[in-house]
Amino acid sequence: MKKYCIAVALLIAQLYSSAQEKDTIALQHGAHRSGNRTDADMARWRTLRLGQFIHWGVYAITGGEWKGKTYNGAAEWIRSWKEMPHADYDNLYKQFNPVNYNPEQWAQYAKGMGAKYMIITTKHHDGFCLWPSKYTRYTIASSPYRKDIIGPMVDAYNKEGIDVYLYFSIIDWNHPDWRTSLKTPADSVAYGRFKIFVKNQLQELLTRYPTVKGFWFDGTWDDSWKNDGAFSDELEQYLQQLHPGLIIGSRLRADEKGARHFDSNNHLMGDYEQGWERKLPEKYADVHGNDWEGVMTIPENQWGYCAKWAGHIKSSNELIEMLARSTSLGGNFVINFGPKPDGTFRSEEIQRMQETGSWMKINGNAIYGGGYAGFDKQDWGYYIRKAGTDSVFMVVCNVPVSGNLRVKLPPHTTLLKASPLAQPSAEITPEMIGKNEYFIQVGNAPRTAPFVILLQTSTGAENGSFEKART
Ligand code: FHN
Repeated sequence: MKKYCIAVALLIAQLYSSAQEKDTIALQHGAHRSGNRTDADMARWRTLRLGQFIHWGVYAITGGEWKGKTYNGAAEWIRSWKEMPHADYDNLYKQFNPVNYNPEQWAQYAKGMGAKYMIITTKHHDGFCLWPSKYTRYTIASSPYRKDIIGPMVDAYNKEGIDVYLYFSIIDWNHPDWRTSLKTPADSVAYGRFKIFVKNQLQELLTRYPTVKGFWFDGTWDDSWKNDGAFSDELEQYLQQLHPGLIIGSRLRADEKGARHFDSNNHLMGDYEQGWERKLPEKYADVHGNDWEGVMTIPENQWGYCAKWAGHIKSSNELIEMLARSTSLGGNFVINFGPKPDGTFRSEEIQRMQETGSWMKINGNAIYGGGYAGFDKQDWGYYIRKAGTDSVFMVVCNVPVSGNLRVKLPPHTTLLKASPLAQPSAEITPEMIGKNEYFIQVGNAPRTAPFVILLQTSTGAENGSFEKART
């Protein structure tokens, strides 16, 4: 009978997997890899966990306002507002003169925040290039500032040990050949030229700034781009051959059916999932085991400099909680900043960099190299496992009124030791409340920031108790 049941189960499994295979479409320009990249560059990316995003360009001059009126959208999009004539916007570069731009200071701020990588907008949707590209005149070289912005930035950040990634928008409102869709043969010819321009600029960036670690693509949702999966596929391969190890998220690619991020067989394209913008996954199942990154604004939806921030402005504690959540779900978290037109940061941003940095100085060990722990989520916060070890950090963001933090160990795990990360010698004695279940008492005195408890565990043995393990 037992043998019969096994045979039936095997048959069902076989039928199921061949049905799945049948549902799989043959794709020439779909994902070329199954699972995450395993090389050293990607392994490094996975340990960085905290990044800094910078949106900077001529839009900073307007700060989201034009002729006394305030634009309701994201400030870097102001050119698309009917109150802002294109001709006015397209001449802003004649005033772009960030005399207080100090890349060394920017890099120190980022280091002070605890950022291990940064992403800079080399060119946003408006097409203005912060480097002196030889393929267009709409660049920093035509501004009163004239000097390259990107080179000194890459050098300064690298000097502080921070990896640099280059944001590059495919949308280019300034380029005469850029199209959203191709309606006529003439459109196709123009867009063909545009694609060569894109490829040239990307090659130029890699040649000029050889230490960069990757590209961060954006503006790839138009039909013109997503209906040419072959081009984005070939471009990705070309760039990665040119610069071995280069990291490119899922936004660049489309497959031949126009599917973006995930191909038509639902496999991730690119090196990590790049769709988490101003939102984060709720649970581990949401990321399907893929590498991923979340990018976050401090106000609701402003990336470039906006003089009047409105709505909810995230506090440092909120950002730290998001960082802990991202790390606990195996992703990187990137906080965005929009410097002013003169090259300085607004005080609210400096404050958040400093406060996040103060927290990271004490608790960074829970974040860098951290990932999913495999413990049942609890309402007090997030578990983070130092990759490949039995050290599990509890980042506590909400202490219950009882002052007791529930910890439920996964099967075959033993709790050996618990101690506050900020004070390793102050060992905590958890109260056992059930098989493999504990309360860690932390009291409920008011606290000003999330705090971290380090659990030393051991796995592989049968479920044991804290007391037993210590004898
Ligand atoms: O439209 C842009 C926006 O301005 C900003 O650059 C963000 C950053 O992730 N990306 C776009 C929208 O997806």
